Amino acid sequence: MAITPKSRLILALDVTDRKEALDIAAKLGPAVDAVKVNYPLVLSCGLGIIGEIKKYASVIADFKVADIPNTNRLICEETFKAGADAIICQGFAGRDSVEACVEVSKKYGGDVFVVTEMSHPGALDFLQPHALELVDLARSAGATGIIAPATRPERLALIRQRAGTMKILSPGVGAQGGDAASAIKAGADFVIVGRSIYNAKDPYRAAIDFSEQLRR
Ligand code: NUP
Repeated sequence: MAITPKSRLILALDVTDRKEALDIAAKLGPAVDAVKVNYPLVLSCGLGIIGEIKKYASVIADFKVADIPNTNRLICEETFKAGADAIICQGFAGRDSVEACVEVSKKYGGDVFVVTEMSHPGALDFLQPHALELVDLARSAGATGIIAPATRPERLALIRQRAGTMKILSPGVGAQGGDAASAIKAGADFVIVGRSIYNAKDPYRAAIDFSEQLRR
């Protein structure tokens, strides 16, 4: 199922307590376009948490899959079988590895997003010099879209130019210093926000504030 832009907000649910995760998902699910789960939550609660969150929102599994094609295929099978709508993989493992993810996603009607330049400072060490090649690789492997940094709107704009019609999900808003509206202006289709929402005194209010910023 394709994730459609309404609020343009994706919640990164990186809490590790099952009850807290489900409480937040139940309250915020209807206010966001998807909930992104990552290793902290899944390692703590098990893969079944995907199916539970899915009651409230589309689920993106941020497993940054980066293995040989056969292992990627097995990881994607388990993830989509658990109910994920999309999975995130790394591009640096190479075209065949990304293609393996895309092949499995198609079987389930799911989406694959490929990481290009990450949002943290360390992305400058290896990823940034290859970001545009990773965009090309994502497109030619048949991915739905890419991940590109809200922390560097000027880089995000360059990546947007290269990405054509591919969807861009942009993390790094809030706690990492990026700005939601600037990321959308630079070409992101969705922004990913974690700590600035789930650590807020009132996470629901924080999510609504972000979607209002995005609407403007
Ligand atoms: O480049 C990336 N940056 C990033 O922060 C790629 C990611 N997938 N993420 C993820 O987005 C990160 O692992 C976390 O789950 C979320 C951002 O969370 P926060 O910084 O808003 O708390």
